[in-house]
Amino acid sequence: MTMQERLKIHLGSITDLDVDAIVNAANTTLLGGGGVDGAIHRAAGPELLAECRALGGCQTGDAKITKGYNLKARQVIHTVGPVWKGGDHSEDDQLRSCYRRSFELLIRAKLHSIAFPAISAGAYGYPLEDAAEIAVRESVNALNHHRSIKLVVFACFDRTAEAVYERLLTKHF
Ligand code: AR6
Repeated sequence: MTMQERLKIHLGSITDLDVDAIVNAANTTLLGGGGVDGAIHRAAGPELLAECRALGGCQTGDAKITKGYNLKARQVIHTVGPVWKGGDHSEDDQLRSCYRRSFELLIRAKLHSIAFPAISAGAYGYPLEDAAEIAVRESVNALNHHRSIKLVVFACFDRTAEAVYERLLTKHF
């Protein structure tokens, strides 16, 4: 499979995707919130929150995995992106770590397909273009190193995000 076949863009909600794991842009409590986090908890149902309660939170840049419950996706990887504070507070390292830890958990669970939202690019204020650049770079890197990963989907909630990811993917290939 070529890199182009293994990297896709989806315009719409990440909750609609039939992949092994969708990634949630959560907060350190892992107890839900707004944005994509709220949408994932609503679609998965209350059992997701019950499992999350037992995880004891998650640090910024780290990730934890749960079942997907009522979602089409089999699993949810909850990661906590950095809050944007101007760019000189290691936000880029923390965001890179979110992608790396998510891929680690995917591989450890022997899963093959994953979908990401634009982590930190909503309520947490990370500039979308920079956040998407990190997302694409880390995904290409993971795909290059792990043949077991068959598909990475970038879930874009609106056409603005879709255009940003499309331009980056075109630039990379
Ligand atoms: N599917 C795909 N992408 C979505 C969806 C969806 N259903 N809904 C929103 N987005 P955000 P963050 C996009 O704010 O910046 C929560 O309250 C959205 O347009 O969800 O990491 C958590 O509990 C944006 O591009 O996450 C945390 O407290 C991207 O997803 C905090 O927000 C991320 O926006 C995390 O903030």
